[in-house]
Amino acid sequence: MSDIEFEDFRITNEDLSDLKQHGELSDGSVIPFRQLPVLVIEGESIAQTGAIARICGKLGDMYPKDIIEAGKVDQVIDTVTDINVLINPSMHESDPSIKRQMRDDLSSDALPKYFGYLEKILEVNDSGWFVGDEMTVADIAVWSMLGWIAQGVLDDIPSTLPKTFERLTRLYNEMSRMPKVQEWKRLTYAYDESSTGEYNYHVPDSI
Ligand SMILES: N[C@@H](CCC(=O)N[C@@H](CS)C(=O)NCC(=O)O)C(=O)O
Repeated sequence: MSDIEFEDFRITNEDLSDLKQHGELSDGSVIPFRQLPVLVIEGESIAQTGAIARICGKLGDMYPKDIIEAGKVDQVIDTVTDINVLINPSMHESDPSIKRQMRDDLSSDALPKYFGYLEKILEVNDSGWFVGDEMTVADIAVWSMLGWIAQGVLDDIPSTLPKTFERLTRLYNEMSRMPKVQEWKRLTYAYDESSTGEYNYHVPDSI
């Protein structure tokens, strides 16, 4: 979004088993918690999506300098992490009926509850963005999470769920129209055309 150059390095299945065993890639990059994503910057490896988002936000001027405004961004990023953590166990559940029950509970309770809280923040801030008058990494975090759900890849979680939240829908659609977002989707999803599973690969242009 801020024209900062980076390499979007995707690992192979072989790399994955390597990093699980040794905590590093074949080029020596350290993977601290043996999970991805990891940002390698100035020779240092930084894990955890929230930590990476903050660094990128600071570099790209999409993270406020004011500590309270920064806290408002953090609370949204961390809530998106909480939502991922809530969904994650159902992605690893192999019993279909237990998985369906977990997904029904998420769809009827936890997800609408969190979406409602996020919607309320947008209503109170009333600029169309989560914090202040400009797009921040908080908006990007929510955009990505909403697109994941709206692409319908999570069995038994209705892809239409985000659409019932007017301000979240407006934010998603506005961001999706941005040329930089479209360009990123074109470049990134080309890697993942053959991928299967319940991951975030083909987020829709609008919800
Ligand atoms: N808390 C981490 C979670 C990262 C995570 O779950 N990564 C997945 C891929 S999306 C992973 O590496 N899974 C393999 C594993 O945990 O063994 C974050 O927010 O970045």
